[in-house]
Amino acid sequence: MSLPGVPRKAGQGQALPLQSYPATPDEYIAARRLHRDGGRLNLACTAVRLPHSPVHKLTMKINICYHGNCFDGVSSAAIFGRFYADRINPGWEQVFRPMMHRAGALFDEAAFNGDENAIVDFKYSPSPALTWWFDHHKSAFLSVEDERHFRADNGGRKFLDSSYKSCTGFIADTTAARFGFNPAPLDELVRWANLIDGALYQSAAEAVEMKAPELRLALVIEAERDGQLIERIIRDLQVKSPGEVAAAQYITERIMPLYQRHLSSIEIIRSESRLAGPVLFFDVSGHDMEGYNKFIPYYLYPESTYSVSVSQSPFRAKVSVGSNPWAPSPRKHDLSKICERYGGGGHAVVAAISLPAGELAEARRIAAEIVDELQQ
Ligand SMILES: [Mn+2]
Repeated sequence: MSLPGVPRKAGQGQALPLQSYPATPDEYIAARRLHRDGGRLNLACTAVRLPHSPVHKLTMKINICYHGNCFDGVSSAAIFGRFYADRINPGWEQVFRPMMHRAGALFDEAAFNGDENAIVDFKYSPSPALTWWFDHHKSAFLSVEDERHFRADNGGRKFLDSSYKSCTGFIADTTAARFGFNPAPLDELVRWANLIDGALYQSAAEAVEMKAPELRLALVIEAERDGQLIERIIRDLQVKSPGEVAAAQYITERIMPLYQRHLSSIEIIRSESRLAGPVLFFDVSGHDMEGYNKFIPYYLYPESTYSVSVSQSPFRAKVSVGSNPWAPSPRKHDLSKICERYGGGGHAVVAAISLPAGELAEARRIAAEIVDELQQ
């Protein structure tokens, strides 16, 4: 049997088999959609309508998976959600799910248990339940099979362009061109996502001193572990400018402890750093340092071209590799290519490798190799 999908606006999405659809999307009341979830057959109720009966629609749900603890990831979730409500399915419940890079499987199937499922600013999944995908990372695929799967897709809802400074900007332009979305109310969000994710700061001091309220909002997003708070930020960013969200009391009251922590992370990086030619190396695995500001190394050591660091959290050991946007001698290496060799990835200018939490020694070994390579 062919499975009915979800009602769509005329002219959008693929055609569905006639027998599984009433004449127009508005004529639905209830439909049952079968889908497999973790090997078990599940029934998910969707729309349908019986002739001449009142329409009562069950709430449909879209899961929006986004790059967690990342300003661009959160902004991408916000703009995609706004686009989706404006142009695709108004009234659908939106569920936001942060994704983190880690060793092993990135996605568990529960991430895709919505009536539709989206990933923004994060790696591709070949799951048949994935409906939408937007990414701008150079390392967008976990495997060549995944890339092949994406290239073979012709549904018109999965998009990749690594020339974009931010995934937020990519979503704005793509949905405007292809789906008639008006992203103008979110221009400020796009501007700040470009600046933050594209590292378009005037100086390391601008990034590290965080005088702009929007940068302090980014600090909260990068450090906050409370999922409900992040979700509140995402929903607010759909209707308010990032400056307005930054000024909200629930944000301002969180900034001070995080800013203090930021200041102490500057001191930790200062004391753990050693410079080897153009490469600054620091190991902060003995400190609670997930999510420090990645421009601190260049603020402290403006003469460095690269930074390589090792950090540790409960769920991963991490090697971070970055480059100084204001370096006196220019970057010569593609950092995403280097990290891909070790199972990591990212952008040409900043990339990382995540290992299982117990593999700190291996993280240190890899970091030492990369420090050597970047000196050449
Ligand atoms: Mn991004």
